[in-house]
Amino acid sequence: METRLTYCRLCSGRCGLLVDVDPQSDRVLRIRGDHEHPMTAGYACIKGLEAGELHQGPSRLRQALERQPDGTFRPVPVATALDRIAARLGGIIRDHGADALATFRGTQHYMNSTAFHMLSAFIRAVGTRSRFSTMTIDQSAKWVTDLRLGVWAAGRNRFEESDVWMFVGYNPLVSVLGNNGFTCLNPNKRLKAAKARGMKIVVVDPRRTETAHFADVHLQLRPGEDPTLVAGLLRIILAEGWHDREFCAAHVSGLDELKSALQPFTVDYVSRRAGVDADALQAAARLFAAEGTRGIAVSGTGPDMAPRSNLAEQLIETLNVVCGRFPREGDRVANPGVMSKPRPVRAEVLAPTRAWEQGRKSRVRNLGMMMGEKMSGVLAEEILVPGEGQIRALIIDGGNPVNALPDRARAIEAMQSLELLVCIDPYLSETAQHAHYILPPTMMFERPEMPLLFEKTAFPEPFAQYTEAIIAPPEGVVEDWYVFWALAARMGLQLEFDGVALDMAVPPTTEQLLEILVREARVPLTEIRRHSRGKVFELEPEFVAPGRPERQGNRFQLAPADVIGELREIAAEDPDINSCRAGRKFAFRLSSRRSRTVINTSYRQTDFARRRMPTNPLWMNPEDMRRLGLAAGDAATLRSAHGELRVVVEPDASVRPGGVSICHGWGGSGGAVDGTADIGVPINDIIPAGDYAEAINGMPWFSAVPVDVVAAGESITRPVPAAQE
Ligand SMILES: Nc1nc2c(c(=O)[nH]1)N[C@H]1C(S)=C(S)[C@@H](COP(=O)(O)OP(=O)(O)OC[C@H]3O[C@@H](n4cnc5c(=O)[nH]c(N)nc54)[C@H](O)[C@@H]3O)O[C@H]1N2
Ligand SMILES: Nc1nc2c(c(=O)[nH]1)N[C@H]1C(S)=C(S)[C@@H](COP(=O)(O)OP(=O)(O)OC[C@H]3O[C@@H](n4cnc5c(=O)[nH]c(N)nc54)[C@H](O)[C@@H]3O)O[C@H]1N2
Ligand code: SF4
Ligand SMILES: [Mo]
Repeated sequence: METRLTYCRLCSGRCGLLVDVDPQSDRVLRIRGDHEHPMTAGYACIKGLEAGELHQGPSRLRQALERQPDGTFRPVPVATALDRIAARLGGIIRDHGADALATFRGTQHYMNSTAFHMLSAFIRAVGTRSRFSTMTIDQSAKWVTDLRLGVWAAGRNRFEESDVWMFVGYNPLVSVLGNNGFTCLNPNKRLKAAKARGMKIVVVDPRRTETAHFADVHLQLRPGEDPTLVAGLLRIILAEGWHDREFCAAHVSGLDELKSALQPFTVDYVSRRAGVDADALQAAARLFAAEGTRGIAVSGTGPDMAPRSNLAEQLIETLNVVCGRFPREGDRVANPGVMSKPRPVRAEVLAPTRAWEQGRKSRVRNLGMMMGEKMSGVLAEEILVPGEGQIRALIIDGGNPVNALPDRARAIEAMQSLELLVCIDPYLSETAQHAHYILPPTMMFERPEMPLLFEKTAFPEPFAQYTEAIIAPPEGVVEDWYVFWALAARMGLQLEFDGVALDMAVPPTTEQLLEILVREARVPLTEIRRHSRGKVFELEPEFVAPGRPERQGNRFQLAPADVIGELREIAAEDPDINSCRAGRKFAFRLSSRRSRTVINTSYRQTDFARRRMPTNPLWMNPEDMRRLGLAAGDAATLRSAHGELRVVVEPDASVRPGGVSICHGWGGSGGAVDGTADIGVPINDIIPAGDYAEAINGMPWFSAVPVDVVAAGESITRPVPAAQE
């Protein structure tokens, strides 16, 4: 037995792991959290600890598969699959133009630095604008906000140096979602340490979440009421004069207009509409803006998935702007970056560009592009609607859009209608089941990696790590990046990987690609590689530089016409509008939540997941269940304005009365829509796209969905998970 050091890349937790391996067979025997890891100090969740099964379990694909005319799959050598894919792509691009080829970056793609940059290189070489990712079915409200409000170039206050923090619809103790401001490396430990040094915490969430247990004030709002609630907080802060006047005078425009548009959002109106206590609302505003001096409001998916998500996110970030919660000129930069190219950090506003208003618009719903991407909320339509610019081929890396997009039936129809669907996926996902080719990739323990993505915000100190591949991959799998390189080579395209022209005759190694990515790093790769647990490096201290003269005129835009317009609409509308759909009022509002056992659509087929969470139940407040005559494990019908599903209900006192919550991503690819079966409930069967989405980015309304729950008069005997798994 040999113990090998690495870190987990299933989510942004980047947990340091000790992996016991049998050196003869390279089989993973046991995994533990690494207590000596400088960033994560022993933390690891069940998925990381069971990653041996992910790599070595029976559901993993170990050979490339090609769909046969009768719909079955047959193994095919990788080189043959690549030859045939390249030939078909060449034909499609020749006949219909580059935009006919689309790419989709799924969540697991983002954990893979070399794949990420190689796909970018491939996209540039092909010249397609049909670039999609999960961001636009996730938190693209944050992109809209950057592009409409503006961005402070020096970043925001750091968790480690703050005295107050507000989590809005964000449950990092389960999701371990980093990159949003909170440092998600051993999140429990960091939250405890912050509380111990006196940090005050506000949580805005319809559930009494694991994170809410740390809260000094928990605003347990009705799902979907973040715009109203945050407008209320802003109104209090501005009326009391708790904002940072100096910062606003120098860097902000539209403060007075915003202030007047906020007038209807009185404490009384907000507390009634959002269903929160009036005193708690005032206490939250005071804690954040009057008593707190440093620290920010950060959101997760909660507000970004409900109706008016772009407004909600704009207002949340406006809290940080009016309170000036940003590093200033002369402040020490906490992490100047060890691995990425050095860049000065400046105290200046990057002006909003409203980029989605210029350039190409989608053929349906007239949505613009953002950050170089098209909107995934209309991916199915872009495939299905004939005409100029129709998508005919799609390459997906590390994603499973069939179970992630709204209107699942339409998503399946779209995948089935493609001339060519290629999935880079280690499992036969609900999307891969419709593919023409499935290329199984190496999995995390089988490839070297560095935590490059967002390193400066993800790590509170100058930390770097390089992990070797710690086990050998099965013979028939390929590196994700190799697929893009090999297709380009066959299509006669020259790739520029992060600005470096690649040899298109001989493939590079993954090590060489990582070397390219860190070629301008502050610390040489050879030095980083000497510390297999990773290391916090002593760097020359760096300070925030003054803003450039040409940026002096830039201002955060607090009151663009569309923001003010939406605030007026909210103030004028039925305060219960989020319970209504298609002319009817519903009894409950459904929202999404995450489970420690699975990631989105992934891993629920594994033994460890099935033992802990055999299906995705509908969690309800026990009081609501009693009223409806429902007991734990009963079957019920979950009905929205767009369809119904059979679910299993489970009590969960952390759910707000009048709310229900469920995990997304479940359900098989066939027609089965039965939550009492092992495959779980495909919740996006009853969540529409189209008109029920945001105007700017087509973001679906996955949360605050109006639903009814009707007892089915039947109890399910099979085991269902406890509420707090
Ligand atoms: N274990 C695990 N980890 C994951 C994932 C997973 O599936 N499993 N998924 C990964 C992905 S892709 C992402 S994007 C991140 C997401 O990371 P998070 O956003 O932290 O995800 P959740 O844990 O679902 O937390 C969202 C919270 O929003 C609340 N909420 C729901 N509706 C509303 C609302 O209308 N208003 C407010 N204020 N709150 C609301 C929910 O109750 C929930 O507590 O997690 C990542 N990490
Ligand atoms: N109703 C509702 N719908 C939602 C959400 C919600 O909260 N509610 N959340 C949305 C969000 S935030 C997101 S991000 C999307 C998620 O959308 P997706 O990214 O499409 O879903 P995932 O399940 O994360 O997809 C991961 C895929 O990668 C594969 N995979 C696993 N390991 C590897 C690997 O090592 N390499 C490669 N190449 N592939 C691997 C898995 O088998 C799986 O098919 O769903 C969205 N949909
Ligand atoms: S929290 Fe779990 S899934 Fe995320 S990196 Fe750590 S062990 Fe992996
Ligand atoms: Mo996500």
